[in-house]
Amino acid sequence: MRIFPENASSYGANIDFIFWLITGVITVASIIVIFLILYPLLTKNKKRTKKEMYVKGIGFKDLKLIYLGIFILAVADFYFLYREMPYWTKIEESLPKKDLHVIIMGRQWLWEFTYPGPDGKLYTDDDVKSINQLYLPVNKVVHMDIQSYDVIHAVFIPNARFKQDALPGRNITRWVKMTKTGKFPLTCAEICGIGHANMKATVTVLSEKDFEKQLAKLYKK
Ligand SMILES: [Cu+2]
Repeated sequence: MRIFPENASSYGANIDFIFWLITGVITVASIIVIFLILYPLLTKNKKRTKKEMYVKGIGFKDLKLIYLGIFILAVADFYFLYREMPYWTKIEESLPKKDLHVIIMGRQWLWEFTYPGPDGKLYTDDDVKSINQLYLPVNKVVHMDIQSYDVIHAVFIPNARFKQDALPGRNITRWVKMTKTGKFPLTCAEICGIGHANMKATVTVLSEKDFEKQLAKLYKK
């Protein structure tokens, strides 16, 4: 059974690992908690003495179970932090050397993608654009300058496990490396007005050769 869409980025498996780690621990914890609530309710209901019916939380004897709960919670939290930190650093806080640099601009209600022109540099006069269609080369590190023209949007590429808010007045540079060719959806993940649901684009991941051809086509337009 596939719960998530196919992973098509270099770090998608890391994100999925963190998801399943947290989900697994939480599932076990939930089962224990539900058991602890239901077991006495279902079995000892009639026989309980008044003293047994509630915990006042006075004195160490009463409190030790609460402290134990807090301790286990803290250990679980720090364990999650410890396991996710290397991925967080790699995916969110560092920028590997780029092969391509693009701008992703959200606006009500479309996505505008800008690529460097024939000079190979972004933010120059020969830059080219495509609307609702992002072309990316496979197995290349792509830096994405994520921007917004008007309100807050969010770039969401489920197959890459990538999500990043686009904030007006700010430029946020993130990176992705797609590992599979094909077409993948890109949507807006932040309610941004009446046309939000229509803010859909396609990420077309191409081989290096096809990508060059596609860029050449954009240059001719
Ligand atoms: Cu939007």
